[in-house]
Amino acid sequence: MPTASSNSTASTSTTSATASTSTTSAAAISQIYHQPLPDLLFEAQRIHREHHNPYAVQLCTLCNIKTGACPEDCAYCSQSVHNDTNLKPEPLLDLDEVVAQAQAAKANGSTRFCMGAAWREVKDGPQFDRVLDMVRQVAALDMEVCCTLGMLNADQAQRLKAAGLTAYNHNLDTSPNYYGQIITTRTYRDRLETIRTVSAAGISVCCGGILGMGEALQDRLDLLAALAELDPAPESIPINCLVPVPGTPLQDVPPLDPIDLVRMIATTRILFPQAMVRLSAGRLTMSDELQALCFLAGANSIFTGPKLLTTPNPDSNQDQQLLTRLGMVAKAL
Ligand code: SAM
Ligand code: DTB
Ligand code: SF4
Repeated sequence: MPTASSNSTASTSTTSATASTSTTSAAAISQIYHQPLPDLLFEAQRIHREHHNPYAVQLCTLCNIKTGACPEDCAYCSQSVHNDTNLKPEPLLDLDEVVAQAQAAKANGSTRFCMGAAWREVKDGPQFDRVLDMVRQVAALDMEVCCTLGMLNADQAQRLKAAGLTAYNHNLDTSPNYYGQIITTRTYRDRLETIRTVSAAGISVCCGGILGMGEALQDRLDLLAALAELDPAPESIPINCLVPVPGTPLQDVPPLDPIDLVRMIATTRILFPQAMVRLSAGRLTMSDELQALCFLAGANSIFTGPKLLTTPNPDSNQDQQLLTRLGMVAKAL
């Protein structure tokens, strides 16, 4: 049962524990997360309104520019060669196809276009040159451009920056402790190194994780602590709920408690007041009410369009109807 004293302790801790202070202890994060939901949501809303328009949700569109046959063994992923998922691999898309998809996304209200490739790492050569052309042409449409291409080196990051890349998505995915249960082909340290390389090139970092992979609550809080240790703090934080893909080792993991999702979003908002908090994978199985609660908790972006990278997603009409019902709008650039 919440008590008056646990209430006040919780709300005092929140104001001193934002990522910008670099002293965000695991205990402070846990205290934020565990306060009574009314206090947690109130604090998250207060911070959200201080830094963002509470009615606006940024619409982003994903494009899988290279599908499947990925050598990494991420246990959640439909695109890994280690998982028997019946996904048909596709080579890198043509430039024109990608630009056409970006134009369509813009016409549908998206202001950010995110291109994903099922690569372990970026390799120099004609394929990377084509990705650079994609970045240049999407940037020329006056959209934010994001890429997620796996690991990359400093020179590649600089070339992406010069081509006009806004942000690079590279997730920590889970806690340092649980990470080894999910991926064995690259380390947490590799991930942190890629993120440092991206920041050093002056590219904005998009970094978050996945909930509902069988991890403990402590792992989720440790993920937030690891994100809070990034310097600079990520400007964009995707919170994905596992989409269980048949044929992956995580296909039968029980779904996340929706209230846990709301708590995680609110805690993320409090810890990262300036960041875009993106309610990413998993919306297809969320009710409108749950998504509304996530927006109240501080989520201010969604991926829209009928497909994420390989799995289905609510289509844009449905999303538009939901925003209208909530008196909310798609965010302009
Ligand atoms: N290959 C690149 C990489 O892993 O860095 C980029 C593409 S990868 C698919 C981008 C992110 O999508 C992953 O880091 C993971 O967080 C998320 N993701 C992939 N499959 C997912 C699933 N089934 N459910 C939820 N999130 C998923
Ligand atoms: C992120 O964190 N979520 C997006 C984006 N970054 C690239 C991808 C979600 C993928 C969901 C599973 C799929 O469609 O394959
Ligand atoms: Fe490959 Fe990325 Fe999927 Fe991992 S998440 S298997 S790196 S495409």
